[in-house]
Amino acid sequence: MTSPIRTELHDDVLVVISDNPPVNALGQAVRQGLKDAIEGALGDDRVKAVVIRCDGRTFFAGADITEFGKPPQGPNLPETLDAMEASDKPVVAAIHGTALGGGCEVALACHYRVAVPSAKIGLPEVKLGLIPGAAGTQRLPRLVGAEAALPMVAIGNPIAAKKAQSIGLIDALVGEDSLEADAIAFARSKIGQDVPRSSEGTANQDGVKNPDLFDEFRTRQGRKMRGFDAPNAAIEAVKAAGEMPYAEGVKKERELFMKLMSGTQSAAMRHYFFAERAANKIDDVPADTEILPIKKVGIIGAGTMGGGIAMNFLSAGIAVTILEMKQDALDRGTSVMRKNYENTAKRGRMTGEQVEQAMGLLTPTLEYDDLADCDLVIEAVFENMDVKKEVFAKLDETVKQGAILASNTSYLDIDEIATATKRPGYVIGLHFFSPANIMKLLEVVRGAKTRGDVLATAMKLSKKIGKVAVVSGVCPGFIGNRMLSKRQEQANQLIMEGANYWDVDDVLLEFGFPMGPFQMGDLAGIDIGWHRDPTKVTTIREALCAVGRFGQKAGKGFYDYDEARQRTPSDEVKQIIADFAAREGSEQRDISKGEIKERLLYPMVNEGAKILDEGMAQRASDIDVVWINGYGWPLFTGGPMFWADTIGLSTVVEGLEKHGLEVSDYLRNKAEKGETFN
Ligand code: T1G
Repeated sequence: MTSPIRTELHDDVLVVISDNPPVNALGQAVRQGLKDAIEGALGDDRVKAVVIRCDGRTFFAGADITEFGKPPQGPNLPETLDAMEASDKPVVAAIHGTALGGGCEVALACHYRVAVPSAKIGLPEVKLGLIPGAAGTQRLPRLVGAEAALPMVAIGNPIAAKKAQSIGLIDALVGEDSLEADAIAFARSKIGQDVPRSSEGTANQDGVKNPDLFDEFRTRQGRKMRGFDAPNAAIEAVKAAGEMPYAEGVKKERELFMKLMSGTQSAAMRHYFFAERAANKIDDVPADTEILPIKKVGIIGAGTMGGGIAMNFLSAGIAVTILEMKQDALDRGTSVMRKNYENTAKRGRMTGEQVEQAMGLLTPTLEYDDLADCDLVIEAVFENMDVKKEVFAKLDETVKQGAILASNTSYLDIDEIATATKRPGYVIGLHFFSPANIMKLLEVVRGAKTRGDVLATAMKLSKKIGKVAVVSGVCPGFIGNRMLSKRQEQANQLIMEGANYWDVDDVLLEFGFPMGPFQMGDLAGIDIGWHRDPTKVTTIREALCAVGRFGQKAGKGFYDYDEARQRTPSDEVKQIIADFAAREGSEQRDISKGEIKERLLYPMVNEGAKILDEGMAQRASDIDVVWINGYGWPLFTGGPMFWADTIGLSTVVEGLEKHGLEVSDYLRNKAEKGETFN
């Protein structure tokens, strides 16, 4: 098999080129080719300097993640890079696309780095539950200082070439279309000079000058890092660069890396990396299916959801016509959208010009006829089947043939909605999650008659508007809400049986969720949909509303809240629940956190198994993608189905049976065969 690495001699400069689509991952053949080419260059007297570059869309985008978890194959990248760096011949990294992970480490081991302005560079290993494993944590702080290196290694976001140049990571920006020629010229200009090596010395002493640097960083990033192992390891590794010689620092890095690599968190996060990409593929829709052009989108309803949905398209540069029934509702909706954008601009995440650009693409209207030339119309009206069918019938008459008609419904039957039109092939569900302009998850609900090109267009469009799309079949609650209802059922049941409601919340918090159901209830408002009659108490929520416990906004709900909105469990609420349970004839007992955890999470896994069995999700990893992006399931466990695989499906079955809960045939069969979901 030909090597993905070739070399071209330009007089006295040897260019080493990788051609390993799609992202020049540093797989075994690439590492072997690199090693051979560099050894050849260093031993060839004709060669006075070396340039390393990549064909295709990007410089090396990191180690080949598909090799992880398999027996390691030589050659070892760090050794190759050390040998290259030790050379006196200047080696220049010529960067375009995204130099990530091992790719960034190759660049760091080069003596110089040049990049096109559009390039990005970074060490995203923590997003895979790892840290750099080829000396990145030791070279980067020595090159740019601990302060600049810390976020790059511990948070893992890449930085633009210009920013990289400003911190000394990139030596020069070169022509967008003349990378190789400019890199050769740059390399030639360094021939005969002493070469700089980023492994020399110890990281400039930011860490020591500001001994609190690392603790301050931990405190600042605490919430984001909660539950994850890799960021702390990354901080330790960067700290080591300022405290010990390079060789010892590399050993420390290797030790931290190997510990993470063998842990469940990295396996979970690598699973998620591929799961998110797999979700975009529809098994029975060919990858080359025609994508319908979407130049103009119509949104019906300018409320919270409609406005949020519209913002996704406006921010992606797609024109939106938004329709309301009344002028005041329309004005209110468009002013909320503008305010949201202005708040984003205040946080420095948008310029004023970008706000005007986005709002400039918005056309408010009261007339259905203004939607006639839309390529896609999404309704976000009241969740009532009759209302939806009326809207779709009207759209079917008004909007041009070939346009897609989508519902944002969170659980209604898309097939039934489609019967209100003469174009069921163009009817689809696009279930956005509130706040729609923030939440990444989009459930694409496929009707029985939804066409392949309509589905393919929805998946492509979801990427364009920055969403993570998962295809769901038509069933109540689709994938996410259907599983959520099982957890909610158990949460309510548990407190009726005597579990402390704060234990229910804490079990989910400790597992890694951002908050539990009762805290969430207080945040959203206990009185949503309350009939306002304090004498009519048929649920625990109504019992709380009856005594004015409306949630955080009232200073009290399930919890009591201080001025800083810190929550405290309430004895009054505990008693209200106990009284209500007694009235309902529900026996109360102490319930352990262990039982709470099993009863909250195992029924969700069981429902996920049923969703798979019914074909409502294409694959188990899709369910993981839904829960991580739509409901805050902790990424470091890989999602409900991967987590169930990790603890063992037989453990889940035993737990469900112990608590007298349903075990689906699909789950039981898999458990009995010792199989996993993923
Ligand atoms: N290994 C294997 N496959 C990869 C890959 C990788 N590193 N990166 C991408 N792919 C596949 C991906 O699965 C998809 O496959 C296709 O390439 C296009 O990717 C030693 C230990 C580079 C920004 O974490 O962030 O280096 O679906 O759909 O949106 O210390 O891919 O087409 O079959 O994402 O344009 C560190 C991960 C690894 C970078 C491009 N590197 N990749 O985004 O395309 S650990 C990373 C990305 C490491 C060292 C450590 C993105 C991208 P398919 P895509 P994209």
